[in-house]
Amino acid sequence: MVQINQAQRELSLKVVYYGPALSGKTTNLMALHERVSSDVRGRLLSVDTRDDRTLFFDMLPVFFRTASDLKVKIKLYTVPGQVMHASTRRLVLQGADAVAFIADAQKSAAQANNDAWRNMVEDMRANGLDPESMPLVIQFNKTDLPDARTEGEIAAVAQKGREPVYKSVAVRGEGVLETLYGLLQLTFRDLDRKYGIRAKFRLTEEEFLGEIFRNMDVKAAQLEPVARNAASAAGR
Ligand SMILES: Nc1nc2c(ncn2[C@@H]2O[C@H](COP(=O)(O)OP(=O)(O)OP(=O)(O)O)[C@@H](O)[C@H]2O)c(=O)[nH]1
Ligand SMILES: [Mg+2]
Repeated sequence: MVQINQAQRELSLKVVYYGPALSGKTTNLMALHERVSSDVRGRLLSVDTRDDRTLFFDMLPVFFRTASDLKVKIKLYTVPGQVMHASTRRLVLQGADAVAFIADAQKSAAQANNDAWRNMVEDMRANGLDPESMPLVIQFNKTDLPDARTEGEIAAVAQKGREPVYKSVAVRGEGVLETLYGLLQLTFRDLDRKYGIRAKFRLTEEEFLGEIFRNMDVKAAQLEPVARNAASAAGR
């Protein structure tokens, strides 16, 4: 849950990467770890098995100071996707301020994506989080694989719901920054609606996002603003 300390000018956020097993959640965090300057991030903590499957979670802390001297700390978490880790997923999702749903773009993974989506909505409700208002983006990862959905098929999914949809090849770092950028835009707007952080900290969206992405290797990324009315709503 967001922690806002107005006296100390501190803001702490929790962002969770959720999705089916092997969709590339851990790979997203690894790619971010590589692309974010070590001045603004800590170590990538992974609790996994010998074959690199997430056992509990991964966590990457990112922290920076805005020009208006606000300290921002964002903890990025992944859940373990394997079916048997259901209770851990629910635990890791506790207190999330924003969620990136990492889907596997392979057609053979459609059922696994749907099951994970349904579990995510249930886990949110069980944690007292509202899936209708949670800042939420969808990433279709592994678009490099032969069985992947085409661009047109992904666009069709995007049309059906209100969440921004990104395609990615996380192993090459493609689409990873774009996904986080879109999600943090929605998060900023949500926090402003709930807590008035613009006024409280005299902070604009541009300043908030600018400070984060100034410290990232964004050369190849195409960061685009999410439409102003792209409120998130679950249910596909
Ligand atoms: N071809 C391809 N492989 C990928 C891509 N992203 C991740 N992978 C591979 O897919 C496998 C699973 O990736 P992980 O990031 O560990 O998946 P995860 O979602 O964290 O899996 P769990 O922790 O079990 O939930 C690894 O071998 C990755 O290298 C991608 O964009 N394309
Ligand atoms: Mg993992």
